[in-house]
Formats: sequence, C-alpha cells, structure tokens
Amino acid sequence: MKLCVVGLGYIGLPTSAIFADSGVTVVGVDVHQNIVDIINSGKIHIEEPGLEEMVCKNVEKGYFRASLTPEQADAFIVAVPTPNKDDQYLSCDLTYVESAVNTIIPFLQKGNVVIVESTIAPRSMEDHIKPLFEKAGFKVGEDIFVAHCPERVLPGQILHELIYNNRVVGGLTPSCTEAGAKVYSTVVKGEIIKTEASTAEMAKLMENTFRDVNIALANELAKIGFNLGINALDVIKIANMHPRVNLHTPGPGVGGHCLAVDPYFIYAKDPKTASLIKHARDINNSMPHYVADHAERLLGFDKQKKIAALGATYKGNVDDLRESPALEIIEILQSRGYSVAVHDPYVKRDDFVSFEEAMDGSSLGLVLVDHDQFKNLDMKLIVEYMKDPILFDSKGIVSEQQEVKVLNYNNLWESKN
Ligand code: SAJ
Repeated sequence: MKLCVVGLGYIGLPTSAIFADSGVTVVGVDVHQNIVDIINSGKIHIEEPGLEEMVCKNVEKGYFRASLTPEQADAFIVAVPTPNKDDQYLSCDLTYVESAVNTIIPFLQKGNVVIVESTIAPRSMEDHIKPLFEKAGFKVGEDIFVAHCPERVLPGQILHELIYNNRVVGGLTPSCTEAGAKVYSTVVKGEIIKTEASTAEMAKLMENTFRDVNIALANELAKIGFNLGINALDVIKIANMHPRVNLHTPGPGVGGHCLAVDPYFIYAKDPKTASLIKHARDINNSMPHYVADHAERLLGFDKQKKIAALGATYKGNVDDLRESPALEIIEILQSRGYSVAVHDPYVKRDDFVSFEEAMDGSSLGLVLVDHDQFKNLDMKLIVEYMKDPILFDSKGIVSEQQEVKVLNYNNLWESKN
C-alpha cells in the first residue's frame, strides 16, 4: 500500500511514521518547506518521545519521505489543523481541511480511500467535504471511499496510542466505512469501531466536551468551597469513593488544542440548545482571572511584591504552551503591574528563569501546572529563597508542609481575612 498524508504536525507526522514503520510507503505533505527539509534529513520539528528515531529509520530505509505536493497513492489521510473561527460562536474553521482535500483531488484514482482525521464540526463530512468530491465528478462510495477517523491520542504517548487505542471509522457510506477500516487495520491493534461519518464526528467532540463540562463542574465546586468555607478537594476525594461518581479536578483553567476548542464546534452548530456546553466553557475560561484575583489578594494588592510562577504549559509533563491558562494568568498579573518570574522545566525561553531565580525574593509561589517536578518541591530551598514562603497551588499537587504555607482549593478560604 502507498499512503499520502497531508499535514505533518502533531498527528500527521506520527501517523506517517507508524504506517512507514509497518512497511507502507508513505509520502508526507506539508506546505512549509522547512518542515519538509527537516523531515527529509531524518529529523523532526515537534517533541514526541520515540518519534525522531522512528522517522529517521524510515526515511533512511526509503519508506517515508516528505514533499510539498501530494502524489498518487492508494489512500490519503488529511491531518491539518481546524482552529476556531473568529466569529461569535468560535465555530469550526474548515479552511485547511477543504484546501487539503482540494490539493489531493487532482491525484485521486478510482478505488482510492480518503480519510479526514482532523477534528471537525458535526455534519462537516456530509455537508462540506462530500460536495468537494462530487463537484470534481467522483461518486463517493463507488469511485472513491471517504471516511472520518478522528485522532484521539495524548501528546507524550502518541506512538503507543496510535497503535493500541480503539479507532472510530465513520464512512459517508457503508462501503466507505469498510474501506477506511481496512486502511487502519494495517497498524491498529485496538478495536476498529465502524459507524457513520456524523456519528464519528460527534463522538470525538463529545469525548472532549464530557471532560470540559466535568472540569467546569469541579471548578465551580472550588469557587463554592471558597465562598462557603468548605474543603473542595476533600469533597471530591470523598464523593469519588462512590462507585458511580467521577468528579474531575479543579485547576487554573482548561487549555490545549482540544478541550478548549472542540466544545465550540458543537455549540456553534446549535447555540440555542447547547447551553450547558457553552456555560462550561465560560466557567473554565473564568479560571485564569479567578486565580489571578486570588494571587493579588494573597499579596495584599502590593505591586512591589514579586510572584514566582511555577509552570507555563497547558498541562503537566509536556512542553506545549497552546491555549495555556498558566500563560494567561502570568500575562494577567503582568498587565496588572506585578513582576512575575516564570520557571518551567519543560520550556526553554529567554524570559523564563531557573527555579531558584524565580523563587528568589518572591512573596508568592504560584503553582500553575502539575509537572512531576513540582509535586515534591524542595521546601528548604523555598524557605531559603522566598521572601514570604507562601504557595498557592492551583493544581492541588503539592503536599502539605510545615515550613511553607501551601494554599489550594481545599484551604484557600482560610486565607480570607
Ligand atoms: N484539566 C483539569 N482538570 C482535570 C483534567 C484536566 O483542569 O481534571 C485540564 C488540564 O490541565 C488541561 C486541560 O484540562 O489544561 C486538557 O487536558 P486533558 O489531558 O484533559 O486533555 P488534552 O487536551 O491534552 O487531550 C484530550 C484527550 N481527550 C480526552 O481525554 C477525552 C485526548 O485523548 C484527545 O486525543 C485530545 O484531547 C484530542 O486531541 O482531542
């Protein structure tokens, strides 16, 4: 089999590598010349454990190469970004997907399979993608086979999850579903779940929306706990001992390119009905300001006092800054006139500093990300370096200490007066 993958980012590149590694000839297409050059030299432009070795091996063996233009193949996978549009609903921007589909249409032959992996709004395949092929004269389900197979991998574990996760394949017709499933059966060891395109689109979106709504519930509980003087983290721990309850964890907000983006794709399609989904988004979006407000309060609104921010990424143990609530909190506090020194062990940036430098002379340590490194902080070092040894741990990961006052959503209310 020969495969052409359009989009060599976080999903397209590992997907190309996995197929190439199983003996499929893969041509990866990207619009950026520098990405094409980096990959063809056996290197990669993103961080993902094990990926560079796999790309390098398969480029050397001739199974994988990158190009600026698509070529004829048996199957095509589209894995390009679908950002939010800048409209009032933050709807799904299909521009890159449509343009990727249009670039492969001239290379399509009878019997080819086209799979869209990008996360897309419900009904996109039926209402927007199918017409592009029909306009070019193809009968979908007879001449060519078109399916949506959403990616569902977690950064940091992508290579493992691409093989072992269950995959949902939703075709535009039953024959499209079968053809799409056959492509993945070459590499996937998890179950391949067959359905229609619109169900596959909505299933993927609801997975992330489920998480977003539940995190919003936890964040709301944290706020109520503060107002009523109740230990929210203890409430969660105890409620979760019930066999059918799974309260999520409150934090500084919800970031990343999935949970903070996908729910809007549903909301934009049916805004009158999707009120819970929108409200959950609003609650999660309110958290960076909520954390920043508490940080100011804990400092007595004294702008001379220095803040040490621990963590800037959107979640723990990754280097990804996309839609990061931690970054937003840092920016809010800086815009209010505070000096914030940022330390993140995963991110090298000229304006970020070492742990000691961040702590030095600070009056509040703000834990914004659940990196493993922050779970067992060296309290002696904190006492030595900080002016006032107080931590506000917005992720609830730092264990209680005697030397240092650690505030989190359990005991934040105790600092009220
Ligand atoms: N977060 C909380 N409280 C929690 C859990 C998470 O505040 O209890 C925050 C995190 O700190 C982070 C954000 O939510 O800011 C998102 O983190 P995440 O780990 O829940 O999700 P993502 O965006 O890294 O990955 C998700 C995954 N989806 C699900 O778990 C349902 C992943 O499997 C998907 O592949 C990915 O979205 C995607 O591409 O859609």
